[in-house]
Amino acid sequence: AAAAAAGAFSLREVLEAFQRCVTEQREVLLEPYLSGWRGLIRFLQSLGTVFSFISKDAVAKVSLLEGHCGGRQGQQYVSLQSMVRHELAAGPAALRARSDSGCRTVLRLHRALRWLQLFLEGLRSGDSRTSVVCTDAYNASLAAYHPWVVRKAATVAFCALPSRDAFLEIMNVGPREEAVAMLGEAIPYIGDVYSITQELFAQHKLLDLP
Ligand code: 1PZ
Repeated sequence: AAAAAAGAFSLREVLEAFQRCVTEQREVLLEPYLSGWRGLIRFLQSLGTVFSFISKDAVAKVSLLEGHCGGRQGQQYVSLQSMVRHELAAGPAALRARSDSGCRTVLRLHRALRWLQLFLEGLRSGDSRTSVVCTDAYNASLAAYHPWVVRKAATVAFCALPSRDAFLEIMNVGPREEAVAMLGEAIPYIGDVYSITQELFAQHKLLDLP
């Protein structure tokens, strides 16, 4: 609790942000989504410079989306649903041609959210070898979308992960049992955000945006 000073990371806040994302109409709000991501990035940054190449990419993606939210079309970027509607209005070909679209950028974060879900599940279930849990989660999710050189770099970085106990401690949730209990409560919210997004993108054929 002493570490819970201003600015310190707490996984609870991150997970609460993802919980706030989903509205009663099952829309996913972008503001809490990005706030959840900002927390995850801070956490990643606290794990050391081996992970910089990962956090840099995540920061770039979050910043791009913040730009859309704060831009002239900001009110179109309130939810993932309104973003898809807005960006598809110019037609699917125009959307595919853009490398700065909100949709292709969210898609990358969305795939990473699947990794997070699997990783936290593994952490919760008690395997003490974090790097193994992380590699398995990665191979079952993001790896399929990464070229060999990124997969290689990621796999090397995973070896630098702290142990499960250290991990649960830096999550800053409280005693270890409490951290595990919180994971059990929170993982379904991440799963919810993931599956709503997956369905939305599938429905609009956006799951393979280049
Ligand atoms: C706790 C350990 C952290 C492990 C994080 C697992 C994810 C490894 C991802 C390695 C990717 C690093 C480099 C950048 C890759 C980009 O090419 C891709 C595709 O984007 P494009 O090139 O098409 O624009 N980017 C991504 O796949 C998004 C990756 C975001 C990773 C966020 C991790 C958040 C970690 C939270 C930690 C609790």
